[in-house]
Amino acid sequence: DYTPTPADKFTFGLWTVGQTGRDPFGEATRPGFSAPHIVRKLAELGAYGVDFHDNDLIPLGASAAQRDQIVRDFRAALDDTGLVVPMATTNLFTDPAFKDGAFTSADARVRAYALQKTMYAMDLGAEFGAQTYVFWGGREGTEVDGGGKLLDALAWFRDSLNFLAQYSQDQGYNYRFALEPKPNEPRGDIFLPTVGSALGFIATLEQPELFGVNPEFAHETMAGLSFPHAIAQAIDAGKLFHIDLNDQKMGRFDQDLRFGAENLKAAFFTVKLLEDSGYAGPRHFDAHALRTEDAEGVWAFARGCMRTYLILKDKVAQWSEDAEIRAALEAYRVQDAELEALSRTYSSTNAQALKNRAFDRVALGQRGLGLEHLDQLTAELLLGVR
Ligand code: 3MF
Ligand code: MG
Ligand code: MG
Ligand code: MG
Repeated sequence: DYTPTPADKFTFGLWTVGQTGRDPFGEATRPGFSAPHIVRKLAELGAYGVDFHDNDLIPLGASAAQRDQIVRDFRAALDDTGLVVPMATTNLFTDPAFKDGAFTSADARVRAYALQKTMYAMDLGAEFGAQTYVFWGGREGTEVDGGGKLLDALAWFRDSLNFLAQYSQDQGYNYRFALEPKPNEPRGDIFLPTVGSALGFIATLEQPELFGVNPEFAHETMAGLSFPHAIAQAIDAGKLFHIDLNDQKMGRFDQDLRFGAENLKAAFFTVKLLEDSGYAGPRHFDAHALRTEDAEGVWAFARGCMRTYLILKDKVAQWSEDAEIRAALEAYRVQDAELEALSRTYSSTNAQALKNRAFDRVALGQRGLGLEHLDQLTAELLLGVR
């Protein structure tokens, strides 16, 4: 009946269901919840875990005594419910200190403070057992390229990530790090704007094996890109360390819609890639309820994200077993054992055999692929009439 259980590995950030409806043009429309309440409520709904930015849990400027109390209350809620904290991250975007970037600020003092803040946040995450550490560089970017920091910023970013990876090992935290790309918002241009950019950058780090990506559905979609294509590349590179599921209209402001709210077919192929590839990490929802909603609407939103995932997972299984779909796939994907053997790896004999081969170019171009039929079958399956 599509009721989630912890085995489904659904997680939410404290900032997601805790979002109060504030946007750049309007005040909060609901009060938000305490962290322990979120934990208890998510557990009741069948979630697996919860994540946080340092300041979602411990407000900036909290005293040591306040911190201890908050940590105690949060831990009690986790212990009572069995919810886990698989991922943690740093808020390097809200404080005005970070208005021109954190690791890529042109001010060396801000860069050093960003490192300090992140080390404390990594300590906090480790205290709750987090194994994945996310870097979303929300303020790492520019509006004014005249500042001349485009190349410096990449070097500063790299130095910071190298530094923090060593800190993690030195402390015995052994985090796996996940870079979360986003093209823009809140900056005019954010550095490392897409999954592909992040993957390219990771290869330049001192310990690239410790770094992967945390792709977000909305972020690739804002850039006009395909989320399934982005995560396929991450999976292929062995770099899908975490994922932010939500939804988004293409080309718009960052909407963080309920998973499946807008692009059901892309959501379906997202679930298909995750399930077929054996992705074992959390299915993390980085989204929030519409500003129109009250507390009840927030939990309807959270339940909806998980339910839609499970329904789509069911559809994925149905799709893979559907005889007509399988036949359409088989017709589409032409196999040729001899040519595949010749093409797979280079040798001078393979090269010569391919050069000597006669191909019927015209016939290859004339073959109809049956993709209209296949796509309609997919649509009908998703519409529930298959
Ligand atoms: C913004 C985001 C972020 C990141 C978070 C790290 C506030 O569009 O997606 O959410 O996901 O900082 O997980
Ligand atoms: Mg986002
Ligand atoms: Mg967002
Ligand atoms: Mg995100």
